[in-house]
Amino acid sequence: MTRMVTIGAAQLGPIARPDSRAQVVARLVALLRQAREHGCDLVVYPELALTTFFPRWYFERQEELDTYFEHDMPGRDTQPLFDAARESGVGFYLGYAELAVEEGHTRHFNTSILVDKSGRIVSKYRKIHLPGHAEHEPWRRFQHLEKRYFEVGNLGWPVVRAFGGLVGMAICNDRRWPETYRVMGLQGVELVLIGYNTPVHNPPAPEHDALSHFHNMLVMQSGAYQNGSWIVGVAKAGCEEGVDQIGNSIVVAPSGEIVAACTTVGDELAIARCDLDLCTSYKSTTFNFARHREPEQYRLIVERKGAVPPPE
Ligand code: CDV
Repeated sequence: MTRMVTIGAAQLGPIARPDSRAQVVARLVALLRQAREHGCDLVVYPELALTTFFPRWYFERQEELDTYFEHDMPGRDTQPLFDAARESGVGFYLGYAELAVEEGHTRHFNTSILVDKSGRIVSKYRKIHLPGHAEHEPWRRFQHLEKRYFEVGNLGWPVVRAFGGLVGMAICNDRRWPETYRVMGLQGVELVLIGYNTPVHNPPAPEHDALSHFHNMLVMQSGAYQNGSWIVGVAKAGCEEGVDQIGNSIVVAPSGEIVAACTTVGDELAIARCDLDLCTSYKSTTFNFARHREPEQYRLIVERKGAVPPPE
């Protein structure tokens, strides 16, 4: 018995600032239909996939900033994507900026949803590791104001039963942090879906620029192997509003091997047949957490109770 899920990593090329939601959703639907032709069960779109990557600008007026956020999901402009999913029998992961009202407070999150083949939202995640800065920093060639525009996600990392396995989500910068994968790994995750927007240029550390693809693959391949899980990482790529973004969307097997990859920086589908039963080989041997993890030791060391002082 194998549990096979065919997944399309639906990379997007640039979205220009004036592009409408309707224009973008038409591109998403085209990729979803292409995925159906190839027998996909699920497509994965990038982070903030409905608009240009707006945290690269400093907005003084909240009303202007809020035009990049979705009040409803699905809303009028995104409903055609949900309809296409239901008609095609293809589910999707979608990243978007969420404006929520909770206990009378308006809140802003960098969010992703998982939608099943019937067009129903079955899981939601709100980005926890927000990168960048909170104040306008004019010395930068472009801003990265996620810490100003979003709150830290308050939903944890939910792992849900969907597409025949245990599925979790993360968003962009989350993929660089081992805790992201391990918190889901401890819940038995078999498939982690990640959308991202990663500029080639890192203003505070330009010495990292030449390593951006290497780091992208390093973190997802390690996360997959160390937790015995499939990982699908999908970029918004290409030169968007003058900022080059990496593509390099990949599907990683629980072995840590890359089994499918996009080769352009435009709209592109990379497809992989993912056998969720492959996870068992890693989860039951090298990364059998119940047998080999030592959480009590980790706790003692962090609390500096168990560590032996280094020799003089
Ligand atoms: N959108 C992101 O989270 N981008 C970060 C950049 C700022 C480093 C990333 O980790 O790719």
